Amino acid sequence: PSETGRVLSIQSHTVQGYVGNKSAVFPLQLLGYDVDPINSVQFSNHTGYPTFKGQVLNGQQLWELVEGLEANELLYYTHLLTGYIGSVTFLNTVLEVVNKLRSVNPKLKYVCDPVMGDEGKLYVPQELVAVYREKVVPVASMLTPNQFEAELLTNSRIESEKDGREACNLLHAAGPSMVVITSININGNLLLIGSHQKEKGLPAKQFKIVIPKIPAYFTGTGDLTTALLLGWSNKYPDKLEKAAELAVSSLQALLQRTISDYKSAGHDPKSTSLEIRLIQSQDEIRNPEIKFRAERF
Ligand code: ATP
Ligand code: PLP
Ligand code: PXL
Repeated sequence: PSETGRVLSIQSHTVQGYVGNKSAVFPLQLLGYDVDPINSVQFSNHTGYPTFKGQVLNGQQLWELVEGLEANELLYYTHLLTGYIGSVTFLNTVLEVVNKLRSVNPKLKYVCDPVMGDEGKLYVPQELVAVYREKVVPVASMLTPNQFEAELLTNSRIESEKDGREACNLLHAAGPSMVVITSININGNLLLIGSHQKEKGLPAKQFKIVIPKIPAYFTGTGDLTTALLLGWSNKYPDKLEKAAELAVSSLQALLQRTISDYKSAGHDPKSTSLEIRLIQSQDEIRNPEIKFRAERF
């Protein structure tokens, strides 16, 4: 095993543009990780464009790939990372993968972005919600829901910092020792809330990072956020707030570059969903200047 880690990343692949594995693999590699991507779908482009074409991997095909790795004793991973998953059968197979990987490495960390929707809208089948809540959350090590996903998983409304902190506590009680709610919309700002419960029964250390909302819509930022949180939290295992400061600072530098590139090309950044400038931002990913600070509660 390498010093930093070996990550199995089960996410979407898009030919063009940066979502899913396309936005997670490169940054993790830049941070020194060996990353083995399994592409849960291969689409021409992300689904926010007027049309897309491509193929979807099913649960059985996912399992075949895992069997191939197992047959060659290639199943040692330090981390499993998952993002958008489109069906119950695929999610159930992911749960079998978690068990299998933990039978090889009992210390495997499962970093799960429970992608279900945003701003009150589900973009996965309704049946996935119960599977995430009942089966996935209990086995996750780190969970990175957005506001809507945290609400779905805890059956609660999140309208304040306090609600966000309570949702984190409910999620800790259900499983993961690290929870990061990646964005809560509170009066024009985005709030990230992080929570680390080092031992069951102990109070969690909680913090927030206030992020001014940029008037534009980006795709792939959630996937990048979770990848960066995995990458940095593993380097600073007892300092989730530092990991989050680094992740947010990288991401915001990348978003500023994205906006200014679109503007200098003569486009209005408010008119379409923007493709992030991932490759151009490699220095800010490898070596972010911390400009966003965590505040302890
Ligand atoms: P997921 O659905 O993957 O769980 P998410 O919905 O929270 O996550 P995003 O809304 O893309 O994902 O936000 C992730 C991060 O991206 C935020 O924490 C924030 O740092 C950054 N971000 C996204 N959009 C903006 C924006 N308009 N202005 C400023 N920051 C943004
Ligand atoms: N919209 C659709 C249709 C999706 O499938 C996804 C998948 O994750 C998203 C939006 C979310 O993007 P993000 O992870 O940047 O929030
Ligand atoms: O960023 C999430 C995501 C993942 N996978 C596919 C997508 C999107 C967002 O649009 O289209 C295929």
